[in-house]
Parts: sequence; C-alpha cells; structure tokens
Amino acid sequence: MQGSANLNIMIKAARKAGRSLVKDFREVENLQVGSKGPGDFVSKADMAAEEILRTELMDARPNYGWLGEESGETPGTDPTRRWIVDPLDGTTNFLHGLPHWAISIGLEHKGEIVAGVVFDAAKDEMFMAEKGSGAWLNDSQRLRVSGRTKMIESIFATGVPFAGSKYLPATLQDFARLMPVCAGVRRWGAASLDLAYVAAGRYDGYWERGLNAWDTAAGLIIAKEAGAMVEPIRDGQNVLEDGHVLVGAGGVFDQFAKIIRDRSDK
Ligand code: LIP
Repeated sequence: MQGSANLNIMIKAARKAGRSLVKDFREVENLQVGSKGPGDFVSKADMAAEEILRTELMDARPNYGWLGEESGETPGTDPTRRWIVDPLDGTTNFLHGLPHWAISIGLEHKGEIVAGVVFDAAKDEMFMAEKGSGAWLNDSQRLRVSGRTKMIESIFATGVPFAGSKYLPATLQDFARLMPVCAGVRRWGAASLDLAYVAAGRYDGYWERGLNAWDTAAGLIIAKEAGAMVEPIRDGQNVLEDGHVLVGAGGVFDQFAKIIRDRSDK
C-alpha cells in the first residue's frame, strides 16, 4: 500500500511508541509478583507512549488538534483536523502481562475519520486504512471482512462491562440471545484490535457500548475500508461520539444487528 504523507507519519509514530511499550511490557511480566504490582509502572508506560506519539504527530503537523486518552483535548489552529489517539488500548491486558494490546491513531477531518492505524506491537501487526484506499495489514496484505452468511458458523467479539459499569445488564441480555445461535463470542479486551479483526475476517462481527473515541477512531475506518457494516446500536446515536458500536461482515450483519437491537431497553 502506498500511503499518504499523513499515514506514513502515523505509522512511524506508532512504531516508535511500540518500541517503548514492548520494552516496558517485558518489565511488567517481572512486576506481576511484586506486592506493589505493576499499576503505577503501567500508568507511566501509558503516559510515556502518549508523549512519544504526541511529539511525533504534533511536530509533523503542529496545527492539528489533539485528543489523547491520557492528555485530553487540545484544539489546533486548523479547526478541521484532529489526531485521536489511544497510546495503549488494552491497558488491563498489558497490566496483567497478556500480549493483546495496541496503539491506536485516528486522523479526523471535518468530523470524519479519514485515516487510521492500529499497531499490535507485541505481535508486530500494523493494521491501517485511509478513506477510499482500502484496509491493509503490514503494508502488503489487503484486508476484507469474512464471507460467512450463517450465524451458527460465525464468531463475534465484545467488551463485557466490569467493576459496576451500567451496561452490564444489557450486555448479559445480548449474550443470552446471541450465544445459542452463533459459533462463539470472544472478549479479548482491546476495542481497536476487535475492530481490526473484523476487518481481517477473523471475527464476523463486534459490538460494545460506552467506548471512547480514542478506542474506536482508527479501528472504525479500518473496518469500513475492509467492507464492514458500521452502525450505532440505536438509531440517532453517533458511533464515534456516543461509543455504542455495531460492526460486522455483510453476510451476517442484519441477523447480528437484529439480535443486539431486539431489546426493550436502550
Ligand atoms: C478497553 C477497550 C475494551 C473495553 C475495555 C477497555 P482501555 O480500553 O479497548 O474494548 O472492553 O473495558 O475500555 O481502557 O484498555 O484503553
């Protein structure tokens, strides 16, 4: 894939932050047994990665706006463009030494995500997409959603709310309706990679409520450019801003969406 200058800036920044996180990830495995645990160390790793990304991206495009999970929102002198960044999506996985986390960088232009990079540094998989140019893995592999048409042969991913989240009842109801008619559900703890895996045909669909823009900005365009259907869970919601996402391959999307939407509450 011959990407634009902006995409190449995003890839370079993701790789630089990835080198830092891979080094820290090796240390986390040693910290699991300590009484203090790795919590503070991971917070520092997360913030260090965001600092690397912010420096790389803002040095290259100083007039763009910024929205980062750790540093919040900074408007740019160019009001139409904004970086939307999660330096470590799958933080809990990282904290527990689970090698399933990613750097997520989205580029927004006039309210629309036009480019995205999701970098799984632990597995060296760089998912990327630009509007109208398709979705790719590691520059050379074109991504397309799965061709499955039977729910009973399809697997789905989600994020199950924890620690008192208000969306747990709704999600448990989803499981009660979906599990009997599909081949299984995965909860791997990183929304950006869940979206990238739909794009890669590894999952046939993904849904989750209450996500942040930095979790999904990059993954949404990668999924769209790979041919996925991308909709809010409820009509009238904004997928990026409201964070209730429903994504899937066309062959099963309507059946999948009906199951998730077919509920009395919202
Ligand atoms: C995570 C998301 C995941 C969700 C987790 C968490 P974080 O983001 O990627 O999909 O289920 O609850 O929000 O917090 O690891 O960056």
